[in-house]
This record gives sequence, structure tokens and C-alpha cells, in this order.
Amino acid sequence: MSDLDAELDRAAAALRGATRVAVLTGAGVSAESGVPTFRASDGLWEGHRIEDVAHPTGWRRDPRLVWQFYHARRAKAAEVCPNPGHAALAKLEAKWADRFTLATQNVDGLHQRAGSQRVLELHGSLWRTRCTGCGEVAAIGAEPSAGIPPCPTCAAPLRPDIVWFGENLDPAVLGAAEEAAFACDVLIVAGTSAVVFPAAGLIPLAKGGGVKRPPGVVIECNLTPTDASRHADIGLYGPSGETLPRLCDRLGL
Ligand code: BV8
Ligand code: ZN
Repeated sequence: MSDLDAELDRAAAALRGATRVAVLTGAGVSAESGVPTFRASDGLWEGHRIEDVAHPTGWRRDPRLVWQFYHARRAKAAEVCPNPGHAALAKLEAKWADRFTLATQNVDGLHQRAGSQRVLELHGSLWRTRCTGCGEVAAIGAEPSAGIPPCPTCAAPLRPDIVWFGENLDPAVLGAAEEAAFACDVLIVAGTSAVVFPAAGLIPLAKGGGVKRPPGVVIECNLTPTDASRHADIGLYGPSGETLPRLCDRLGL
């Protein structure tokens, strides 16, 4: 039996005994759909540092460049499809229903397109805009966009409804994710380098910091070990588009 098979058996056993399941995903779960991850691209987008275009100062310095950055990612996200890893997570949600929470750092909407309904978008969504004036949030598609649209309500410029570096996450979304991570019996951490906070802080929360009895079991699904690996009880190392469906097979899903 390979190491991965043994770890898949351990992961399935942990989940069989779980009453509450939480998941934290990152860009890696969308990689097999063709969506570039952040760190693999050396943090660059068409020569721009991501922290520059995904940052309020970048927006203030050159809003059109930032709008184009997100418009290009919307266009790319519209061309790709969810992969079997996304579908597997939707199957896990169907089994645990309201005792299942998926917190994602991804903004591509692929979890929802795969059927996941209980999704906490920690870092916002490519598919929403937010008004810089009145704060109104609205849906946006991948249709060609000449430039930064004005708010239909107050005419102020719209911005992507994305949490940039240096910006606070929506406290209600983060709070719900923290509650789910603390309350879970199993936390699956899939496709994230676990370097961005406070999202990465959900992982040790599942262990409960000595307060929670028993601590949650952390299952890491990644190509390689990460900053989160020290918290992981089980490691499923391989493409999540393969490991997550194999985990569902073991659970008969
Ligand atoms: C904030 C939206 C308060 C943009 C993003 C401690 C506490 C609090 C804050 C901080 C802190 N330390 C530092 C900070 C500041 C900062 C931060 O964390 N910086 C990091 C870089 C050190 N955090 C913030 O600014 C947050 N705000 O805390 O507010 C505050 C206010 C003022 C001053 C300070 C604090 C806001 C963070 C949100 C930023 N926005 N996204 C956009 O998407 O356009 S973050 C961005 O990184 C994406 O959302 C992305 O999802 C996320 C994390 O990256 P990953 O998803 O993990 O992707 P990555 O490429 O890194 O890794 C992919 C992984 O997948 C790899 O491990 C790879 O091996 C694996 N993989 C690849 N292929 C596969 C695979 N795995 C499985 N299968 C495969 N096929
Ligand atoms: Zn407005």
C-alpha cells in the first residue's frame, strides 16, 4: 500500500467519525481548472507584483490597471470549469449538509459552479463589484468592460468586491469561518500555501489551542508540504483534483 493510500484510509476514517466538517481552500484547488496560483506565478501578473495590483495603494495609484487586472481574471475564470476536486468538496457538503462549512480564499466562484452552497468567500469575489461611494454591492459578468463603471445608484466609481492586502476581511464572513474551524471535528486544508492571514489562522484554530477537547483532525491536501503542515495530522500529497475524489470514493460518495 502506498503512503497516499494509507493516508487516504486514515482521512476517510477521521471523516466517518466526524459530526462537523470544515474546509479551507486556496488557489491550488483551482489550479487543475487552469487558474494560475499566486505563488507559482512568482507573485507577478503581466510584470506587476500581485501585492501592487491587489492592494488599495495600487488602486489609488492606477485604478484602471487594477480594474483591467480583475477584468482579465474574470474573463479567464469564465473560460474554465470546476475540476473533480471542486466536485468532491460539493459531495462532502451534501453528506454533512448544515454541519459542513467551506471557507475559500479563492475569488473565482468555481466552488459554487461545482455545486457547493455553503461557501464563505474570505477574500471576496471576481463576480461582484462594490461602490466606492455608497458601498452598494452588485453582480458583474465577464462582458467586455471599457473602463471603470460608475455606480448606478450614486455614480461613484465601482471597485472589485475583493479583499486586498492591508484590508480587513468582512467580519461576519471571517467570524463564521472561525466558528466553523473551531467547532469542527475535521478540517480539510486544500490547495493553500497557508501564508496569508487571517485565513491561515483558521488552521491552528481547528486544533483548539488546548481549549478544545478533542482537537480537530487537520487533513492537508496539497502537492507539497506547506506552512500548515506542522498542524496537519494527515497529509494527502498529490493533485487535489485526484486526492479529493479518491477520498470521496472511500466514503462511498
Ligand atoms: C488583514 C484577494 C488586517 C486578491 C487576497 C497576520 C495577521 C493579519 C494580517 C497579516 C498577518 N501577517 C501579514 C498580514 C498581512 C496580510 C498577509 O497575510 N500577508 C501575507 C502575504 C504575509 N494579510 C492581509 O493583508 C489581510 N488583511 O489582515 O487586514 C490588517 C489591516 C492592515 C494591516 C495589516 C493587517 C488580507 C489578505 C487578503 C489578501 N487578498 N486575495 C485577489 O485574489 O486578487 S490573498 C491571495 O492569496 C488570494 O486570495 C489567494 O488565495 C491567497 C492565498 O494564496 P493561496 O490561495 O494559498 O495560493 P498560493 O499560490 O499561495 O498557494 C497555492 C497552493 O496550492 C500551494 O501550496 C501549491 O503547492 C498548491 N497547489 C498547486 N496546485 C495544486 C495545489 N494543491 C493541490 N492540488 C493542486 N493541483
Ligand atoms: Zn454608489
